[in-house]
Amino acid sequence: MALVLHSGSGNKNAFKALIAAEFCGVKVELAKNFEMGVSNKTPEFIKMNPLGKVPVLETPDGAVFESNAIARYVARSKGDSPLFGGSLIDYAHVEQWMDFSATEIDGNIARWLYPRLGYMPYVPASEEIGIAGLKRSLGALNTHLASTTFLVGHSVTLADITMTCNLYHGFARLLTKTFTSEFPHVERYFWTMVNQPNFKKVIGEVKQAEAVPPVQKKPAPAKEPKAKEVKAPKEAPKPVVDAAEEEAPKPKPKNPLDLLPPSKMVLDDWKRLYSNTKTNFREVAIKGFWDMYDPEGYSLWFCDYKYQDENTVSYVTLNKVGGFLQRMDLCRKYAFGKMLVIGTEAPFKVKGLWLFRGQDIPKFVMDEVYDMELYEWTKVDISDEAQKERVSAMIEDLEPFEGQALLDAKCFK
Ligand SMILES: N[C@@H](CCC(=O)N[C@@H](CS)C(=O)NCC(=O)O)C(=O)O
Repeated sequence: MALVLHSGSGNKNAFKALIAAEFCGVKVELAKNFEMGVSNKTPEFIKMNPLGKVPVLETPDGAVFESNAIARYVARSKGDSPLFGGSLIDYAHVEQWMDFSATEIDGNIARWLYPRLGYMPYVPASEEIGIAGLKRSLGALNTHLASTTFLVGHSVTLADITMTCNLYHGFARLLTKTFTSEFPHVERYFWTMVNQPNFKKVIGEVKQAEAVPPVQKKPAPAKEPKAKEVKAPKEAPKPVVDAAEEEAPKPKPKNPLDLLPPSKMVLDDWKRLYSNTKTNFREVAIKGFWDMYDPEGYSLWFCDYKYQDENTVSYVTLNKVGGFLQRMDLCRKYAFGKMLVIGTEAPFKVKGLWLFRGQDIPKFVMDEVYDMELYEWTKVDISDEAQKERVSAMIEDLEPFEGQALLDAKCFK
């Protein structure tokens, strides 16, 4: 008799048990007509999992909740499972990576992604902690995977199954190629795993996120209710649900920048020239930039951090700029930027140069990226040679810049 898994069909936590079942030849079926938010709120379901969360596995001996526990049960239900490795130490390492994938990978992805989807309040500082934590964990994972195909031993274990499911959630919804390319062994590992037949059968074709989801607008502040009428707030946080369990997304309206008259400047050509120029930068890249630049289709902007005196610690300043560039990911198609961290002693100055499609700073960038208001923005007047030279110097990372050495120069492209 098949074990019954209560969950929608696109839930990455349910995938863990379904993939384990494929490897072990165990029969697991998804509960028929499961409806997220309805089926998991019935009294029968609450008896199986008091939190009303999915997945839940119904077995002949009772129900099990928590996806890792469910996956372990499935893997163990066929006697000598290969999914736990071949020795006691392998077993410990399988457990180690399962815990790591839940706390260090999934936990940090959730901290970054869920507030953006409106499941919890969006707090920029907490997002930065999530991103930094995720980078640290992916860095460690990357180092481990530099010399091994699987997390433990020489074949797939339950550690690979849980890790891949948690990474899947990140790759599909949040982590763009620009972000993951810093972790090439993790990339290679992830794509190898999801293309294995037992994974592919459950997860299907995987497509990497093209942009970090924009932060959802906050609901308008409700009017203060009179004391007598105090009710539960209407905008209770949404329960966290998985990708495919949400309503099908409505077709996205076109970005207004796509409706602008065509420009002779092809942003990708400029970005390619910038990246590929290794010598004679001034003669090749800078000259090429001004040859390509279309002042009707694009505009240039200087930005100057408003609170320079607060930049007293170098790595905090660098992280702040790094976080800003991460959040600008949503306008990669329409922008190029250079951010300079100036000076070798505190306080460091943060100044930048941005190229945007259109004549204004795009509204969706102003609305979505909170860092924008931390900078003073000045449109570049390219008829002024001094301003033009400042643009060239910023693109080139020319030192000294305004009399000082550069601590760092970061490029957004
Ligand atoms: N740690 C749990 C997480 C379960 C979980 O958060 N499930 C989400 C769907 S992915 C859910 O049921 N959310 C509904 C709710 O929060 O009420 C596991 O691994 O099973």
